[in-house]
Amino acid sequence: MMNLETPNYPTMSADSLNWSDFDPTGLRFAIVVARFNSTITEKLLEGAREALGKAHVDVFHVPGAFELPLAAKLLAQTHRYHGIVALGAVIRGDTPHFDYVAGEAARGLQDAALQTGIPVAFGVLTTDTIAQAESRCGGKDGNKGFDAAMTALEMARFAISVAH
Ligand code: INI
Repeated sequence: MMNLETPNYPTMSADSLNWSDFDPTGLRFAIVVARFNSTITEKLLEGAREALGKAHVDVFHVPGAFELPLAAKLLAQTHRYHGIVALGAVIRGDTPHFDYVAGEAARGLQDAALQTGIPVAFGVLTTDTIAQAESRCGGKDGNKGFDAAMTALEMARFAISVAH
């Protein structure tokens, strides 16, 4: 489990962060996970759960990354959650499908956050190869599910601080 005193959040220097901004205590999150490329997305889920630590977490599965935005928006509209973490893996094939799925997932998740005011973290890998995805779900490039959950935590604390 993550230890808040020695966090592993690689997108920024740990020195520049105030770790109370990442305190999961008393917060509620929904994680939405795409089943497409599930060997990858289930590892993203493990990372996200680790980051959310003692927070209350409900997990929901949807068919693919394209379905993440509607699920995130419906969950955000319940106002049961301080933040939503969306997890998926879109891997480039030989057709333009990749661009539609990845683009709509990104746009739709941002829309869900902006339309509801509930933070939605983008934990969707968009890679050229399976190997690149594997190295980002607990391999040498970290776990982007963990990073997305940390972002959701930080933004949830931000939203709470602005509201009070
Ligand atoms: N869904 C993904 O999550 N990742 C992919 O790589 C992918 N590819 O490559 O097709 C994918 N497609 C399914 C898509 O998300 C929808 O579930 C489908 O189009 C039905 O709406």
